[in-house]
Amino acid sequence: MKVVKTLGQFIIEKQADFPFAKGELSRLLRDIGIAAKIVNREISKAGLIDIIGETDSVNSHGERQKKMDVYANEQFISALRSGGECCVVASEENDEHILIESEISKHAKYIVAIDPLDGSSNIDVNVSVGTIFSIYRRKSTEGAAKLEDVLQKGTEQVAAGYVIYGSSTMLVYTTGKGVNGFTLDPSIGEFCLSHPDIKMPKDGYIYSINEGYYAHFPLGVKKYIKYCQVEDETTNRPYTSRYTGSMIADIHRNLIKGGIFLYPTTAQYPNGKLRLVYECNPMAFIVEQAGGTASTGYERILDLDVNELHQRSAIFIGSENMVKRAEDFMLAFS
Ligand code: AHM
Ligand code: MG
Repeated sequence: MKVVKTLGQFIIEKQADFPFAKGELSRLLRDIGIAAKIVNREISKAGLIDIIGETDSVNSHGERQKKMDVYANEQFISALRSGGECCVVASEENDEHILIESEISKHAKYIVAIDPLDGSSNIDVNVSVGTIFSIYRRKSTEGAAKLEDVLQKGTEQVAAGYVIYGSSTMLVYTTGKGVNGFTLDPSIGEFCLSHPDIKMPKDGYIYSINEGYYAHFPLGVKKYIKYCQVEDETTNRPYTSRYTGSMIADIHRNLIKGGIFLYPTTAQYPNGKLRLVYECNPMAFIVEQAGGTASTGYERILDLDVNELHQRSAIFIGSENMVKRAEDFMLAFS
């Protein structure tokens, strides 16, 4: 009989990787896992909202039903607040970072950055959405934590992960020692280890980009897209194009199968659309830990200075050789 390993068991086992740790990070990851299950439960009912009670109405618990991204934001913040292991939460949904000032939390050593529901416009049409999280160690040693504690480079991440609410729900995370994926078994309500030690193929045949913006891409990106489309047997081209509009779904697929996801600068987003703190850095950490690469087209995402909470960046992320080739085009045509 196959032995099932739950996320909780796995986290406890892996604590041995950090001999001086006191279990705070493990508890923090556990808190995130619990919030993910609650959000998953609500997302799976998204299409029923019109049937079981309209969005602007009060539900059977006397609560006003909320847009799913607001709901997810509240769930994650409240799980982190009551867990006591995190002193600051920065969320893509909030303009400012949130200090958690309860007696147990204010001395906590971790900072969490979170995109509670990425790709949320996809919910209405039943396409996968996700949660992205990133964990940093607090740097300041006195008083309340500060904005600077959140504005750390991606290389300072202690852990990062995502939850994909898809045909099944998965939680994938890294603490800097490889990447592991857990699938939610709804019958027991537990995330179970299903994808141990994920390794991203060095090459792939999938490219993911919103080609609707083609006219506004930098020349290097235009040339790279054309390269992807040219027939060449030795490199398996033309590549396949896949783009859902949900970054986690696109990157998750490419992580497993091999591929590249690009969100370059465009006329509408001259610095790129995706947020460095909430989206690019955590996904870059995970992809690098799986053997892939994440770049702005010119430099490593994880090395970028972080000056603002909602700073944006262009991103080229995926299989190492594909990202390198795209960077070659950027250099050649800039
Ligand atoms: P969001 O944080 O507002 O959901 O936006 C992020 C999403 C990504 O998941 C996705 O890759 C991208 O926006 C899609 O943008 P576009 O519609 O411009 O292609
Ligand atoms: Mg987002």
